Amino acid sequence: MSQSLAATGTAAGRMAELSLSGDLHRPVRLTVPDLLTWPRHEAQVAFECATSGVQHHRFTGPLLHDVLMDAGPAFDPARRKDRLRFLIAVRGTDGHHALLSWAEIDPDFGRAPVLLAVTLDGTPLDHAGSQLVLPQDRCGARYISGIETIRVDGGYTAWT
Ligand SMILES: Nc1nc2c(c(=O)[nH]1)N[C@H]1C(S)=C(S)[C@@H](COP(=O)(O)O)O[C@H]1N2
Ligand SMILES: [Mo]
Repeated sequence: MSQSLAATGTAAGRMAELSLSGDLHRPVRLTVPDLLTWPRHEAQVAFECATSGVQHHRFTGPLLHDVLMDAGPAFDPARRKDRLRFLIAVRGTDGHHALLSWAEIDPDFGRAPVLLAVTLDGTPLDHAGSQLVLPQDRCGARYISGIETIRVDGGYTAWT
C-alpha cells in the first residue's frame, strides 16, 4: 500500500499516532497535535531523491531530541560517554526505516537539528503522521513520513 493510501485509511478512523519505545523510562504514544507541547522549530530544506530530483520544503515541529529527552532515555544524563552506545530507529507505516545515532542529535556531539514535523509546506500532518526532518542530509531517504515507531536502543554490544 502506498503511503498516501495508508494516510487516507488513518484519516478515515482516528488520528495517526507514533510510539516512543525501547530503552526509555517513560515510553509514550503521541499524536501529531501532542507534538505541539514542545517548542516548535522551522526548517527550510532541500534534499535530493534518486528518482524525483531535488525537492524544497518547509517543515515545522519540535526537535526530536527535546521529545526523546522527555521520554527518559535510559542513560546517565551527567555522563556524556554513556550516551554514545545509543541508537534511534525510526519506522514509517509502510515499513521504511532508518537509524540515527543518539550522538548525531545530541547538543554535546553532532547537534543535528532533527525535527518531528507537524506541518509540511503549511499543511498539518495530523492524519498522515509526523515526518522526520534532517536538514543535514543531502539525500531525502531518511525523511521518513508517516512515522509509526521510534525505538531507542542502548544495547549496542558488538564488542562484548
Ligand atoms: N515512510 C516513507 N518515508 C519515506 C520514503 C518511503 O519510502 N517511505 N522514501 C524516502 C525518500 S527515498 C525520499 S527522497 C523522501 C521524499 O520522497 P517522496 O518524493 O516520495 O515524498 O521521502 C523519504 N521518506
Ligand atoms: Mo528518494
